[in-house]
Amino acid sequence: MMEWAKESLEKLEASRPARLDQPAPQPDSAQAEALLKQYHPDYLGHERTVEVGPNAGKQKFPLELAQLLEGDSPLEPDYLPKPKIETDVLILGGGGAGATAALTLEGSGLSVHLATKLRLGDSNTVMAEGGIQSALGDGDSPRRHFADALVGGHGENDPDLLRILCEQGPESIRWLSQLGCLFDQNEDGRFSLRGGGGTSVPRVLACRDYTGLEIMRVLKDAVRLTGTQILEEHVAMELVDDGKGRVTGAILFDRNAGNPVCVSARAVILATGGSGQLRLQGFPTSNHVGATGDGLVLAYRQGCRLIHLDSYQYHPSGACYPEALVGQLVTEAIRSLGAQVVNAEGVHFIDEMAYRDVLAGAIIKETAEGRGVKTPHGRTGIWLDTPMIDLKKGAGTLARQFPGLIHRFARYNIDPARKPILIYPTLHYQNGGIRVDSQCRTDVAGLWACGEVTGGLHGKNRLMGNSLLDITVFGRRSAESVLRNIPERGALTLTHLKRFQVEREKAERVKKDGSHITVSPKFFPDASGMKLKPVAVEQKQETGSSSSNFEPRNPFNF
Ligand code: MEZ
Repeated sequence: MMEWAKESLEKLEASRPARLDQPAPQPDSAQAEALLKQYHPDYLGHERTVEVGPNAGKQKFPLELAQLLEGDSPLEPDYLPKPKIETDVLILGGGGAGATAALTLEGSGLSVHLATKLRLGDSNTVMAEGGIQSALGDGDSPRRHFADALVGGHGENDPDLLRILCEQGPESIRWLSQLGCLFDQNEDGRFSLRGGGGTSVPRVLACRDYTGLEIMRVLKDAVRLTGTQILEEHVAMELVDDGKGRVTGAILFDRNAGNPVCVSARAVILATGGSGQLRLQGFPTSNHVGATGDGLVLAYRQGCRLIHLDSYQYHPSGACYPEALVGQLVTEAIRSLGAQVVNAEGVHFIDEMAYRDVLAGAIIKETAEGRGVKTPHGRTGIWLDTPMIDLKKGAGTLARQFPGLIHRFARYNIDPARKPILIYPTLHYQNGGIRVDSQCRTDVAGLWACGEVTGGLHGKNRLMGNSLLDITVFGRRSAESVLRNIPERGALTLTHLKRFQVEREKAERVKKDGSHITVSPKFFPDASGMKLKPVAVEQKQETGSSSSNFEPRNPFNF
């Protein structure tokens, strides 16, 4: 197996005994700064300002996102919305934040609809592996959690949001546990806590390496038992407003029926998640297929300011081989337990628990300077020395603590307990998003937002485990704020589209070159082949299974 990397594997194995007890090489602050500026994708100039909307001429956005923000709605501005559904609260997004908001609204007497373009639970929440942070350990406190996250976020976190996140951590874990989440425990019955990059004490609770999946399992089951009406395969195409600047509902597209559905709502909570599937600069992603930044575009057209969207998180350990797993997350928890990052020459070149952005920069540098390992598919990665975990912690530890990893690689005849795996940074998280206040209110009345679609909380670099806490704390908080402030029902118009169009007609560059105008949101990644309109399922004849040990056998081909 991995014959093509034999020479480098031999170097890695030869250097392992010496590396076992050597301290990890730490970058000093000047080296860290240089790694970021020269190699991290956020710093390479693939960004521009936009000419339309509330951020026009100010902050920069990645090129792919800027194009969508200036884009055209799939709806004509003179489209006349007629309500098919009337509800009190419309939640857009069926991941952890949306489900948490729905659960919090249960019993309030308000009617609630939750729309998701895929199925309930299909979201980045289920992709989160390594854990959720909460200050529960000995010597820990919300204050310490706050300090760690602020340093990690380059000091740019919104202090109010961050304080709320950290203070609400322990109570959120209690809430999730009472719902039925089975966090790992020590033999003494206390929660088992792991360290993460940038945590000064162990603070990450986990369910092995499927923490997000476990949390979503519980949330999903709980929501299905509430009075929430769940609209699956309903894509949010546009937010509607009363013509005076207040959001009053949304126009969805029912993918099965193939027609638009207008929803009149007194309050809308946006919980549409991230945008890794925009695959900035061609990066692979660890994100769910639905993560195309739809909520950013819809909120922006309504006049919501966006913050910190020049900052994305490239998770240092995305799988780089085999090709079918490229971009998938290899949890940071593996590094926190002792798997080292090693280059093609067998050199442990940086502390694997450096901040994610610095480590991603360091890995990109190694490969750019020729010290990476080339795969047969033309990619270059560096080694994550996974067998070290069993050497350091005892045989069987890797398989026990990371069953998801073992299972995924076993399909390709790779056993990470015996052989290292190749990694390369993967587009993982949208650090910025819609600006919200401490009550999850956006700049526009009637519209709340929570979870990955929002910005400010994590500053410019989120620490591991703070996103699962974010969706829990702010999913609940957005619903509580709606309960306190719910407006009356309003008229349904697309006034904002007319305003946006007028603005765009005035924009200099757009006037000169309208060719870049695209229809947005994007809804589905290009590679998925998924479309808004239902497409006839092609009756393709299977053409036999691959005999190579790289592609797994087609399980339907008996
Ligand atoms: O919060 C995350 O991004 C996370 C827990 C990722 C991971 O490495 O497992």
